[in-house]
Amino acid sequence: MRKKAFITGVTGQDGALLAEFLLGKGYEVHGLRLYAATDDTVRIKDLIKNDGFHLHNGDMTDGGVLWRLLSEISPDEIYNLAAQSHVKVSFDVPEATADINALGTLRLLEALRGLKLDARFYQASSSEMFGNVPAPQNENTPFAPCSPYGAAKLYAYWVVRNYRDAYGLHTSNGILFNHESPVRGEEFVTRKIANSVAAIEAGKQDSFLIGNLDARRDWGHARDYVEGMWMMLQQDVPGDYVLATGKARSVREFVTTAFALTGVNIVWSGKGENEKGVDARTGRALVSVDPALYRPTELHALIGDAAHAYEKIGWRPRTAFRDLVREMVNTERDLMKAGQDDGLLYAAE
Ligand code: NDP
Ligand code: GDR
Repeated sequence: MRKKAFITGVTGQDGALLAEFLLGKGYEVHGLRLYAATDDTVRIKDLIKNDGFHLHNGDMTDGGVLWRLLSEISPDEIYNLAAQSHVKVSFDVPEATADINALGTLRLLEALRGLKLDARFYQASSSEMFGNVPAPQNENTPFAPCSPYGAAKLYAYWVVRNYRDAYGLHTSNGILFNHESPVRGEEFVTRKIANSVAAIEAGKQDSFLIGNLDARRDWGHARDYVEGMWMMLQQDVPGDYVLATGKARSVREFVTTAFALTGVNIVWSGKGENEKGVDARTGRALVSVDPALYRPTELHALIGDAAHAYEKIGWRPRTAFRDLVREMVNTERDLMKAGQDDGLLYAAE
């Protein structure tokens, strides 16, 4: 029997990569898509042609739709990836963030419980739930989120655990640290840097603005992390798992590495708001700090300890930091060459 998976947030980075991964494993994949007046299916445009892939309109704020879709599809596995996923934006739209990320998860769990489905459930929990506690962080680290996004994700984390304990449902939390790819959203710092570096190399942009250069993140490749999501649901017993590389780099290091891949040696001068990344050869300032990009509260250093996932489910991150940056920068360079520098990925072929 072909297994059926239901993925919320299928048009996002992880949703697209997970759908591709599951189709490769022979699953029938049903994706929930938030209706958009403009085309939002760029990441999944090749998957849509696959007979095993089905797209459904829906919204995490509309419980009736979630209930109906689960009832019609009756999936074996549910991956709840839909979210207002931008941390800085969550300060602008905190209530919507809570409605989608926290209550949306509750609505899906209620449909699962009410319909008495025998489906396994994955929740996209986040390292943002930890806040500024000392690194490294693992499943036993206390949570202290410092954004509306992190707080909403923490609510979802706890109801997922509660539905496991109270109703015996097979619900698992993946507490994932930052993971990136060429199809990362353009508003996240890694994709923004990769895109800007390629645009500067192509002569289409002179420089770019950045926020907090000191923030340290544990960046892995999304392709490795979606496999980890699936691995969690293959366990007979549900649980909570951190996925991370265990190594963190600063935003500054990401910028320096990305430029180096295009042959530009960046030297940093100045401090705080006056810091600049300068091309050592030409003396041109290519990166400047814009305090408008700072967050009301910042999370300084996230470094994950994924030992539990290593031991219990045998997951390993496979992509080195430099290879991740190279893949992202080279994809942007290819898009520039193809004249498709509007960020529409997968449209480059
Ligand atoms: P994206 O922002 O790329 O994808 C989120 C998806 O959710 C998009 O398809 C978006 O649709 C959809 N969505 C937003 N609002 C709604 C809604 N009301 N109803 C239905 N769908 C909605 O995020 P990622 O793929 O990077 O992340 C996947 C999940 O994992 C998210 O929950 C994120 O919070 C979490 N996470 C991500 C990490 C990372 O480093 N990438 C780390 C830890 C957790 P649209 O684009 O049309 O708005
Ligand atoms: P994050 O990712 O907040 O960790 O959330 P993001 O790439 O937005 O920020 C990472 C760090 O970079 C700093 N930064 C900037 N960030 C953005 N977006 N734009 C800038 O110009 C910029 N300059 C510096 C930020 O301050 C921050 O410290 C991601 C999301 O995928 C969440 O959904 C997920 O839960 C967490 O990762 C783990």
